[in-house]
Order: sequence, then structure tokens, then C-alpha cells
Amino acid sequence: SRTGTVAAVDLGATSGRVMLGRVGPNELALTEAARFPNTPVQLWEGDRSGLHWNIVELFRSVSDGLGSALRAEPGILSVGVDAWAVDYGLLRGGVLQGVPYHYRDERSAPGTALVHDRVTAAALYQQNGLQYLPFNSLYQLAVDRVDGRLADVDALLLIPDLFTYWLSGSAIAERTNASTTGLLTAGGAWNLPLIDALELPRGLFQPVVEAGTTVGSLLPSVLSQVGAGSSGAGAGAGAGGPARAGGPVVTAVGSHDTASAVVAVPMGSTNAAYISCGTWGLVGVELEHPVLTEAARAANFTNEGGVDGRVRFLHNVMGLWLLSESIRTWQARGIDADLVTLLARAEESTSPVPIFDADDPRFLAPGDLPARIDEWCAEHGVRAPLDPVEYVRSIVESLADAFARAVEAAGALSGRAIDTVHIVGGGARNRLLCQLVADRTGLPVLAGPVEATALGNVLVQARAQGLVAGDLETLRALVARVFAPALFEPRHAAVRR
Ligand code: LFR
Repeated sequence: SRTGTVAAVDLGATSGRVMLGRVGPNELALTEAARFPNTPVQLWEGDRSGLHWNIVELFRSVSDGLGSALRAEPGILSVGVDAWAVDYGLLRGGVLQGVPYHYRDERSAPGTALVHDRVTAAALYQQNGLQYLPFNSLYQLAVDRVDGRLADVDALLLIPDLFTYWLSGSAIAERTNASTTGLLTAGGAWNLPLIDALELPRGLFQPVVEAGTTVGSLLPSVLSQVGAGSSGAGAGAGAGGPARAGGPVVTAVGSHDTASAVVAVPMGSTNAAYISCGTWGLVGVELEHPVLTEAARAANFTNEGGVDGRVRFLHNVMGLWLLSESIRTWQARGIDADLVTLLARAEESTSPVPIFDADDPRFLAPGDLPARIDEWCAEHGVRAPLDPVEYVRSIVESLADAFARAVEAAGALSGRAIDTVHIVGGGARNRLLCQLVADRTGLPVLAGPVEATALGNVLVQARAQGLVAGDLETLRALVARVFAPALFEPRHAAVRR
């Protein structure tokens, strides 16, 4: 076996990055080639302002980032893209039609009734095992159909698949992310009876591929655009090992960012729970088979597709969005608010703060977040936080509370005796959060890696290239050796409300 380098494109709801992963039998190193903001944009649509992804700007950032990556390491073997779930672009004859919507856009509001009038929520859960989120693709598509946006299109590509298409020319639907549309069967095929029942055009849906599939090569037009003509990309045998003639291939990875993150959670046992904490806090366990009980549906637990056919049995908790959207609110008002400073002060403060329900759907939409916390407090007869430090502490305490409840539910619903909680993603950097999750669950918390999503993306590509071999447990053992997590022990027995 050999050592080689792959590039992971990882797009989150607030920022994206291109990471180089150098991988060998006993080696796993991650370096950042580029990092860029992902800022949504409001566009007037005749009677309201719609919230969209600035998708073309994002693609330019990705291309520039791949250019930097290829200059740093001309021998990159493969490129893979992961991004947030659910959202999609619509195409006609290979050309993007319209600007993809952001899942936080309010247009999807009527979608729930449109779908549930045809198929009940309980029947849907039996078929797709998904937790109810008002923006799941099938609800967005029901609205698009009624609004006429599906009339003249012939393909749907989920966000990472759209980037894969623009990089390689291949139109596919990677299975882990396709599972978040609500339109996939448990077996991983497009659910044609459901697609027909919702009167969605069958032709929109692209062939489902598994993570690890080579879908094509970087297009010559992309290579020349990034300043790495195919001669350049194929010629140099850089430090990463022999280059591929003709430039890197494009590999389907666990293209749902959460699926890639779960690949790199250094779990050592089936009794470990994970919290993939970025914009969202995805809390759950990995299973071999879905749990489709009425109790799981009532607790709003999802069975999303994982890499290697695993099931990501988890619940979406609001996540660091509560912090980022609060900061955005304060800054828009000219209040000098810096997250690092506020978190440091929140860690020192000891004054009791209100614990609100971080699961409340009122926190979904963009806008004044602190005002909605105030509203929740007023409705529940508790005092609202007084200043940004108290808000930050209140948010972190409330997230830890919601995480602990979700960990407990994940164990109970899946029949696992949870003994460890892993926190990966940006939240693993938040020491206050990690400690509070340990305290509230009464379980040891293992924090890190922060870049789990990029690592999972890299590892699936590396395995496809033969740089590493083995099942997810083998890959996780490698992560655990190289990125030893930080341990937070509970300071007291579990706090349960
Ligand atoms: C996390 C994530 C979640 C998904 C949400 C919306 O980035 O992908 O898993 O529920 O974003 O797509």
C-alpha cells in the first residue's frame, strides 16, 4: 500500500472549506487549502423576499479552493463533495434553472399539508423513516410543483450532487443525502409509488450511487479554470505520491455532511452516542437496521442513510445556529458581539440562567433570535437573560439540556445502553458545551475531531483509492489514533428535568 492525497470539499450552512487529506496505512493528516463564507441572499419574488443559497458564488469559491489545493499538491488523486442536506437545484438540459432555495426559506410552509393530505405522517414514516422537518425535500417539492417550478425541468440534483455535476459532468444522487429527501425507500431506491402519489415527475430523480463510487474525472474546463491544465495536474509527482494522469477523479463520498461526520466519529463501541455539532446538533447512534416504531416517530427520530449501509438514527437539535444567529442580530444592531469573548465570559459567569427548549421550532427561521428566547421565557414564566453573556450561557445550557435528552432518547428507542458521548464538529471546540453535556448526561464526553466531516469525506475517498482498507470501525480506529479526543468527565450525577 501507498500514501496519497485527496481533496475534500465540505460545505456548511455558514462556511465552506477545501481540505487536503494525506492518507496512508498509518497516516492521516488534514490541511486546509481554502476556507470561505457561505452567506445566503434574499431575492424579491414579486410578492415576497425569498431566501436562497448564493450557489454560483459558492462554486467559484470551491473552484478557487481546488486551484489552491492543486497548486499545493499537484498529485491529488480524487475530489469529493459533501454539503448540508435536503436542498437542491433544478435543471433543464443540464442548465440550472433558478437559484436554489435555502431550507430556512418560508416558502415550504404549505408543503406539509400538501403532502400529508395525500400520505399521512405515520404512513410516510413507515416508508422513509425520516423525522418530520418542515423543510424536508418532499415538502419543498410539493410547493415547487404547485407553484409551477417543476413544469419545465428535467433533473433534480441535491446541493453536493450539483457541485459534483459541475466538477465532473456526471449527474447522480448519492444515497446518504438522497435519504434526506423523504423519497427513498428503506432499501435505498427511489420510492416511485410515493413519487407518483405526490405527482412529482419521475424523470427528475438521478441514479442512486453509493459513497465510494468513482463518478468521473475533474472536467478539463474546471482544470483550466483553476489554473491546473491537465498536463500540469497529471505531471507532477508531488509529496503526496504519484499523480493520476489526466487529473483527479471525482468520487461520491457520504455527501450528506452529517454522514461524512459520522464516518469519522472515533466510536469504539456500539454503545457510544454521537453529537455532530455545527449549525445543527445531530444527536444519535449508528445502527444496522432502522427503528420505525411509533415511539421513534413521536420522539421525531430519523433513520438517515449512512455510509456502508449503516443507519444514522438521530434527532436534529437546533445547534450552534442559536449562537450564530444571536450574534448576527446583535451585530446588526451595532452591538459589539464576538463569540469567542462571549463564550469565555459565559464560562466564568455563575449566575443562574433560564433553560429554554432548544428544540422549539420557533427558533428555525432567520431573524431576531434573542427576542424569540425572550418570548419563550415570557410564555413559560421564567426570567429572560439580561445581556449577551447571559444569553450565550443560556443558549449553551439549553443546548446541553436538549442534547442530553436526545442522547437518552436515542439509547431508549434503539435499546442501547449508552456509555459514552462523542462530540465532533465546531461544537467540540466549545469547552463549556462539552462539560455541560457530560454533567447533564452523567456520561464521559469525548470531544473531537473538530473537522470530522472533512475527515469522513477524505477517508471514504482514500478507501476508494486503496490508500486505506477496512470497515468503518477500522477507519474510526485510525481517526482515534491520530486525533485523540479530549475527555470531559461529568462533575456530578446526571441532571434530569
Ligand atoms: C447539517 C445538516 C443536517 C440537516 C440540515 C439541513 O449540516 O445537513 O443533517 O438536517 O443540515 O440540511
